[in-house]
Amino acid sequence: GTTAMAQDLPPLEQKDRYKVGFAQMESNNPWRIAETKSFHDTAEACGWDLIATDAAGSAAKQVADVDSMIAQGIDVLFLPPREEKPLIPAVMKARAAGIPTFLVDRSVDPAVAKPGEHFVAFLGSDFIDQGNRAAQWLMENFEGDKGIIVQLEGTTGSSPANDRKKGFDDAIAADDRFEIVASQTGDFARDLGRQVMETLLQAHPDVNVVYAHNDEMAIGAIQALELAGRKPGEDVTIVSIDGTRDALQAIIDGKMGVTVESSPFFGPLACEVMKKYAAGETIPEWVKVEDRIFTKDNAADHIDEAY
Ligand code: GZL
Repeated sequence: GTTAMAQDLPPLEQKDRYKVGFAQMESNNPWRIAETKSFHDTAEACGWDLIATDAAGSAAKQVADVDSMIAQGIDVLFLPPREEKPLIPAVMKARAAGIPTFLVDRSVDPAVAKPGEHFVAFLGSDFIDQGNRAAQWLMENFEGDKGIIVQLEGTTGSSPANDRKKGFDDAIAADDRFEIVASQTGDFARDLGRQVMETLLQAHPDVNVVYAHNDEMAIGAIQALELAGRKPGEDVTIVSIDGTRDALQAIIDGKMGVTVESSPFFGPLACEVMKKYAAGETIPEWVKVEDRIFTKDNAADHIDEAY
């Protein structure tokens, strides 16, 4: 935003120790656990007295957790908003309390809460681009003449689910070999992804492509397909996003075609951006994380760094 807009943001003085809030949404998958660990691992080196909470999958509890951090007098808030709309009150309350807030990994509805005005910035990946890259890989590597696609969506109302769907659907529409016959949420969870895949497999036995918004659901879908006697990687093409260890192993095993990276390691970036902000630097409204893409050509080279 313009300098004038930046004036709206609460200041952050430079000091040795900061009381930092990290209000995590849940810890139900390797990605979440890796992100939380990344903040804890960064705290000492960055001078953070870290107050970390876990909302166990409830947006309402995540808002309540932020309330309690504000009451405890935090200097800075790092917030991964579980869903775009229900977390708006948390952003507005932190703003009203004069606490600089950085959204990490997910964002809120931009029509209501704006970077450079209600919060400092969004630190995270380009989810539309991730969906687009998943579609591009599929169009370049699918060998059949008809792709019957089932889409497993992430958490309803979350920015990654909204944007990964938009990026993929808009790109795949250009290739008339493909048809999305079903698109349903698996809430980014492995077991629900498996259950939803079982149901969709009944309704669409001719499915030969699965696009999962994250690796946990992709792994669940692979389990469902194998239970039904299908051969993921041979008679079904799996495309996914994140880059977890299990996904890289599935790629090495020939069961998954691609996973577009969505890094969970936000701790160091959060530290760097917070210090720049405290030093009076203007922070871009979107501090974009660049993501790689993992296929059979490079999965084995990266599995040791995976989570
Ligand atoms: C992406 C993050 C998503 C991951 C999922 O930044 O919000 O949430 O892709 C996780 O694995 O559940």
